[in-house]
Amino acid sequence: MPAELTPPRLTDLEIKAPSSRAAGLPALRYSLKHVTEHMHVGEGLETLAKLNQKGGFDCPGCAWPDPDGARTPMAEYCENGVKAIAEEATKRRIGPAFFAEHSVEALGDWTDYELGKSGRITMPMHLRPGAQHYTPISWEKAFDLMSRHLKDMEPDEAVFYTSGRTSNEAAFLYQLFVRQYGTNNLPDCSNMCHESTSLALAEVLGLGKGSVTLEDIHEADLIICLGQNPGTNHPRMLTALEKMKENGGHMISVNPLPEVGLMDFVNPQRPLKMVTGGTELSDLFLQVKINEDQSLLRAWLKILYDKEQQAPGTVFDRSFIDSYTSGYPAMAAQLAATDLADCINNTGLSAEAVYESAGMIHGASRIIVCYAMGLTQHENSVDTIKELVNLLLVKGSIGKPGAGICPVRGHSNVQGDRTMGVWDKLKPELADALRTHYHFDPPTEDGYDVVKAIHAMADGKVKFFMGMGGNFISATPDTELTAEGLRNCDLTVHVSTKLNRSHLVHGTEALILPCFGRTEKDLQQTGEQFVSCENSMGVVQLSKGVLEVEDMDLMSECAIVCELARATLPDSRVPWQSYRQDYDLIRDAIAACIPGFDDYNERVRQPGGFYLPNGPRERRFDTSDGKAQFSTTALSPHVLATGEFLMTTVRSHDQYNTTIYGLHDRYRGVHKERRVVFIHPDDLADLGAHAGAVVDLKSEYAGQERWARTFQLVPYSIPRGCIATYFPEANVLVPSQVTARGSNCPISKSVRVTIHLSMLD
Ligand SMILES: Nc1nc2c(c(=O)[nH]1)N[C@H]1C(S)=C(S)[C@@H](COP(=O)(O)OP(=O)(O)OC[C@H]3O[C@@H](n4cnc5c(=O)[nH]c(N)nc54)[C@H](O)[C@@H]3O)O[C@H]1N2
Ligand SMILES: Nc1nc2c(c(=O)[nH]1)N[C@H]1C(S)=C(S)[C@@H](COP(=O)(O)OP(=O)(O)OC[C@H]3O[C@@H](n4cnc5c(=O)[nH]c(N)nc54)[C@H](O)[C@@H]3O)O[C@H]1N2
Ligand SMILES: [Mo]
Repeated sequence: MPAELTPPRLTDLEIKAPSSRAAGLPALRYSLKHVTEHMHVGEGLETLAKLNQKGGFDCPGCAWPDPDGARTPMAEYCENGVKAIAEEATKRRIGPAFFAEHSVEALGDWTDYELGKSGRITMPMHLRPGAQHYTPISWEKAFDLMSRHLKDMEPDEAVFYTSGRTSNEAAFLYQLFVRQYGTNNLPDCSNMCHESTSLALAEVLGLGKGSVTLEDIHEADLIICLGQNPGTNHPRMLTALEKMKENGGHMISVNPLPEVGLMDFVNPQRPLKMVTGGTELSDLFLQVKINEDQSLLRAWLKILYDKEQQAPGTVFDRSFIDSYTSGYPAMAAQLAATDLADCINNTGLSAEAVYESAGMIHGASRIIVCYAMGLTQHENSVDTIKELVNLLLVKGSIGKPGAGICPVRGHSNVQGDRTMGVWDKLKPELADALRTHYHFDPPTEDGYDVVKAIHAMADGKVKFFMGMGGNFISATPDTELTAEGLRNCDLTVHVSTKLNRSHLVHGTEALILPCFGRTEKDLQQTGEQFVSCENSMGVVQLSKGVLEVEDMDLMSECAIVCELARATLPDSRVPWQSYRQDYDLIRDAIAACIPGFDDYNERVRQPGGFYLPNGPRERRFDTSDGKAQFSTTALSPHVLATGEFLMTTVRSHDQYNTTIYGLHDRYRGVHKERRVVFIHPDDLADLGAHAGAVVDLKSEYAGQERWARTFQLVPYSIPRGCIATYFPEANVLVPSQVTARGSNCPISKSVRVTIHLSMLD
């Protein structure tokens, strides 16, 4: 296996001007291209028509909600949702012949793009100890192998990872199995994603989720969008923002990069708009320095506070503050002592821009803050999110129409998986419910989250690793250390749809268990089944696949968990077999164990599904004192040594996390190459380098050097001292010893690095 886990190979980088507009006709053209490349056209279009339709399947792309009850003539889709479907529903197959031809070592030289494009895995595959090739194995033997390993170790020596596509039903069964087996080692992709949100919001608002609905977005006076690239990662959000604009709302976007989707949008589902032009989304773009959002928020609060002092009651919502919050005096004292110039200076923005945006916030009464990874993956992320809440609280902008907090989730069911109890911590209420309902004592000690799992594996404390979806080696920080950890395991198992690098960086023995995707029909003994998912706004909806799969020997994720549990826990009193045959029974169990799911089976069948209870939406704050809590946090501006840059890692327009759809980042004008560094033109000049120059990147944390080699420089609009690279190519540079305080989220959005001109240049 090569030392570099993503092989550094340069292609013909083309740098073009970034697009001036998101979506529109090119988006339509690109989506159709992906469908025709992977699927038969007729079937492709029919599949799309069922996407995000009531009674159809939930898009395996992002977690943005669908319009309530609306049945659009064409399904609510977007270019990247279409790519996600085409990628999953591809007609390409890899079976025994493929694995006989390509050894694991040879596949290690393929790029992520090449691996993903190879096709769907058709049957369970086994890598025997010392073998070079995966060979077929029956499902029965695979479960037998896993159960033999699991029975032969302490439960805490096993780790069970979950990615965020797993349905509520499969997630509930999975955590039930893992806890009955005896561990809370349930790391999930959330640990690398919105963990900072879950922690901060639970603490200060009493619920670790957002408070707004889709209608709230439409009705907002002002949307502040920080650290999010909706044009690429949540394209259907642009339609909601367009509505907000048409209703007279405004938007401020805060981002080190001028993302196309934040600026201008042409709705591909409104043919007239495609001809007449688009909607300008951002009224103000603030090109903040990486991870200086907290300073910007503090500056806004300080400006508003000073105004409020001059004319009490004219800026802050005093009655909201008095009735619903605690901690205001301490926060006000902190603001009184705040040095505004320092805060503004940290952000890298002009004072005019900061004052202008503060003025917009002052003038608005219904404010929504939307944010994603640009805020959650830093050392101080929990503090930054609490600062966001401070801003909403002083304006009374929570728990009323058109206002609130909107963490935009990633994977389509990442929020649901957590609601189902997939977490390295077991809530006492769920422990009680499991005890009452299933008559066993679940483990109470916290398990490993992602970063703790990496360290435990590297320390040789883990013998078994299972991934329910996802691509652990590529998604995690500290790639080399994670690889060491996976290789330390006796058995690594992946429930997957497509080949990925985690199948190639394996334990002594390895299994790939291929499963159905969202788009596919799931037939069990009692007939066709459906599953359900929770979107970013707490709506639970059913998802039913439409494509027949006849040429592959797949199992559903639910069935896999049931069979694994039956093999591993022969004395279990959980009706695993009945659960496998009839998912209604799983939903009845969920209704009995998880709050908010009463009459689950009935309500999930209603068009549009149902909303889960949401305290903050109704100004009920389930915190330690029953109030929404103001916070006082310390600013932590980055001080870089000479020659150091702060690097953020982002997604291109042509990928889904570690699945690479293509090599073009159309909106940013970068084509045919992903190993690039976006850098300010003056920084490029200071390095004595030219556009396209080949460089190596180095980070140093915990006394360890990490190198990412062979990247090309792309001059771009980004603040000085800041650079951006793509995830997952730059993950080797992200440390696992320094993480977000409290949430332990990797700091993928602020890694200190130095740039070294390569010998190759
Ligand atoms: N097509 C597609 N859709 C996806 C995904 C995908 O890979 N492809 N991934 C899914 C998942 S799991 C997730 S979590 C979401 C991710 O959705 P996003 O969070 O939008 O994804 P990222 O590309 O990580 O980028 C975040 C944005 O934050 C900005 N940013 C970086 N650092 C900072 C900072 O310090 N401050 C501020 N204010 N901004 C910053 C970046 O320039 C970028 O615009 O999307 C989901 N949807
Ligand atoms: N540097 C850096 N690192 C990051 C991030 C970042 O912004 N920067 N973002 C982080 C974030 S937000 C996230 S969420 C994680 C993502 O981490 P993961 O969720 O682990 O990664 P994915 O790339 O989404 O997983 C893709 C794999 O899932 C499998 N798969 C696809 N569909 C299905 C399905 O329906 N069922 C099953 N069982 N398997 C399926 C396929 O085999 C595919 O190869 O990465 C994190 N890592
Ligand atoms: Mo995510």
